[in-house]
Formats: sequence, structure tokens, C-alpha cells
Amino acid sequence: MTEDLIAQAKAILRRNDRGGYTVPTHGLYPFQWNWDSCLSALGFSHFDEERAWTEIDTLFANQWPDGMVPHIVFHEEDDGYFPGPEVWRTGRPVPTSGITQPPVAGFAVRRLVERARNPALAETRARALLPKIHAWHAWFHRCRDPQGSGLVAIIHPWESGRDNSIDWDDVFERVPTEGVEPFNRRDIQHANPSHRPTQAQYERYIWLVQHFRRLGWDNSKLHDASPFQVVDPGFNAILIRSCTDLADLAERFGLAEMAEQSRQLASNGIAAMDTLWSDAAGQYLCQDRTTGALIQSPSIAGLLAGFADIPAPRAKAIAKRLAALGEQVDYLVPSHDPSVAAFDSLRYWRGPVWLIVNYMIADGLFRSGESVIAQRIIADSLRLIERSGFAEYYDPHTAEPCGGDQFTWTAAIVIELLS
Ligand code: 9YW
Repeated sequence: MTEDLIAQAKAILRRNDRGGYTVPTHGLYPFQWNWDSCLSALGFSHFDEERAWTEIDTLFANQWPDGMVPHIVFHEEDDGYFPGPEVWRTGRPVPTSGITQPPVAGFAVRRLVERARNPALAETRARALLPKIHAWHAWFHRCRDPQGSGLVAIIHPWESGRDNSIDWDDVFERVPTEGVEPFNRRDIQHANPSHRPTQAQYERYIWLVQHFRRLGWDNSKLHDASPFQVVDPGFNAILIRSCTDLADLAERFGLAEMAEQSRQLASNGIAAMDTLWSDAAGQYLCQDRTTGALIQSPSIAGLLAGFADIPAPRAKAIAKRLAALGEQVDYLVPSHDPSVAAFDSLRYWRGPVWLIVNYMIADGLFRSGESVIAQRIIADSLRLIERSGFAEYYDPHTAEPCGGDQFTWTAAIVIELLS
């Protein structure tokens, strides 16, 4: 069974491989996505280390001069996805989007180095990538935390990787829709519209893109000019963990200054993260940076916070919260608390389970010694695959596969879990 699943997963990676990068799935997402690539490299690393490094190298070859690593790289023309390069108009040599995504590269590179069967290859490739990843982390703190709070804000829901989370609903009321140019969505031609974001949400996504475009994609302006500024605990945990992993790698390679700076960013982040904790919710919450208020919306972001080295009592509380959620669903981890009225078990980030998030939550819990609940998450993840194949996401009650199929990062995580 295990060997069979690994073989199927490898075939998916090979099928979605476009040479120097993989597409998340055929049809729905025909380009390179940022955190997809970094997590997919983990899958490749078990059977083709060279290819794993190339995946991350290709992404960083498209880093912006200011340090940002874009969320999509449009390597080839394909009108099967909206919004394409003609909407973003970022003026990059290889067209890219103008926003970023969860910075998981530091974590991924550390994993690749640790497990390298070819340590010389790993050292060469990691040494070339480290300054680029460090520049991205510095960009985050400079451009997305201008007040120096220790935590960074996202300025578009797409940056979180959790496009239509319930977390954004109230803040999104502040984003207007006047002046949005007419558009033709392509996602609902590939996937079931009831599993996708709504038209009203798409209008606001595009309004933000047009707004940033008018500001010339100048990252010294975008944060303050965005009506959507949210501090997401899961996103920050990924950044903090990547800073910690980068610091360890920098130490290993004798890069003392980079190590020290990365360590400092991580410890500032961990300290500031506690401002997002809610005793009432029993987990971390997002913060609306415009008002300073915590967003009372118990989502997976506040559980993914455990991917960073948070204090042990916080990790224990997250484990407890997950155990309680586990009584409400057959498959952990639902992307939102099912007892909330807006929960929707099939609609993208408003309820369904995502394997990549399960993997990161379980990894953090293992590090904190919360292995019982971590084991349950892994077991549930594998039951989903056995039952429903390598989907983009799954209904946490029924295991119904949703969104795109033969999904690259789902396959990569299966290889990672079973190898
Ligand atoms: C979109 C590729 C991406 C992921 C995101 C996910 C989705 C793209 O797909 O966004 O157009 O909706 O939300 O996390 O990187 O897999």
C-alpha cells in the first residue's frame, strides 16, 4: 500500500513537472506558485535531489530587486488562469504577480540540507540560496512591518495562501469594488463553483490588484496604502520558523552575521506572537492591523502558529483545541471551526482540510512533544489519500475530494510522510 501510494505520488510530480518548476495541477493552475514549489521540493528530495533544488532555484531566479519573492511566476503564456500577467503588469522580465506568499523556503532548504544524500550538492545549492532567502525575510520586516512590531502583515488575502478564509470577511467589507475592470474568471470553468471563492470576493481581490498596480508595485508604499492589512499567526509562524532554520543553516556554513540577524528576527517574532493569543478562543487569532483588534474567527491560522517554536503551554493549548476539533470532524484539521455559522465543509479555505497545512501543524506539534495529536493528524491525512486520492482539499466530514485533482503539493507531502 505504502509503496503504491509513493509511486502514484511520484507520477503526479513527474506529470506536473515543466522542467525547472512544477505546476500545482494541470488546467486550474498552469504556472509556478511560491509556497507550492517550496513544499513540493520536499517531495522531490526523496527521489531526485537535484530536481528538488532546481524547483527552489527557479523560484528565486524571479525574486524582485527589493527582495520580494512573488506568489506566481508566469513562465509560459496560458489563458486558462485569471488574473494573468496582463492584469498584474509588474514589468518583470519573466512576468510575475506583485504580491508574495507564505515564506516557507527557509524551512524547506533546511530539510533538504539535513536529509541530503549528496551533501556537497546540498551545500553548494544552499549557500547560493541563503542570501536570497535572507533578503526576502529582511524585505518582509522592512516593507510589511514598518512600525517594527515584530510581526508582518499581509495586504491581500492571496498572500496568506488561504484565499477566502472566514478570517477576512469583516476586513474585506472595507475593500471597495468601484472601478473594477470587467473580468472573466477561469477557476470556475475548471473547478466546481460551490467549492471556490464567490464573485464578490473576486471583485475585491481584483480591486486590490488594480490599487497596487496604480501605485507602481512600489513596496515602500503598498503596506500603508492597503485597506486590507492583516497579521496572520500562521503566516508569521512560517516566517519565524524559516528565520530559525535559516539561522541554523547560516551557523553551520559559518555565516555569523546572517545567523545573528535571523535569530533576532525569529525571537522578536515569537515574543510578539503572544499579542495574538486569545484565552477565550484557546488559540491564536488574526489581527486587523488597521484597528488593532483581534479578529474573532477561529481558523487554522491560529493552530498553524505552532509551526514556530511557541512557548510549551501555548503548544499544549493548541493540542487541546485540536483534540476538541477532532471530536467534531472525521478528518483533522478543518480549515475553520465547524461550530461557526460561516463554516462550509466544501468551500476552499472556509472548512476543508489541506494536506500541506496538516503537515506543518503536525511538524510543530512533534517538536513541542505533543505527539499524540500529531500522530492523529498524520493518520487522518493518510486516510484521506487512501479514500479520495491526491486532491487539492477535502471535506473534513466526508473526505469528498475538492478543487483540482492530481495535486502536486498533496502528492509531495504524501512522499514526505511515507518515506
Ligand atoms: C488561486 C496554488 C494556489 C495555492 C494557494 C491556494 C490557491 C490560487 O492555489 O490559490 O488562484 O486561487 O489558495 O494557497 O498556493 O496551489
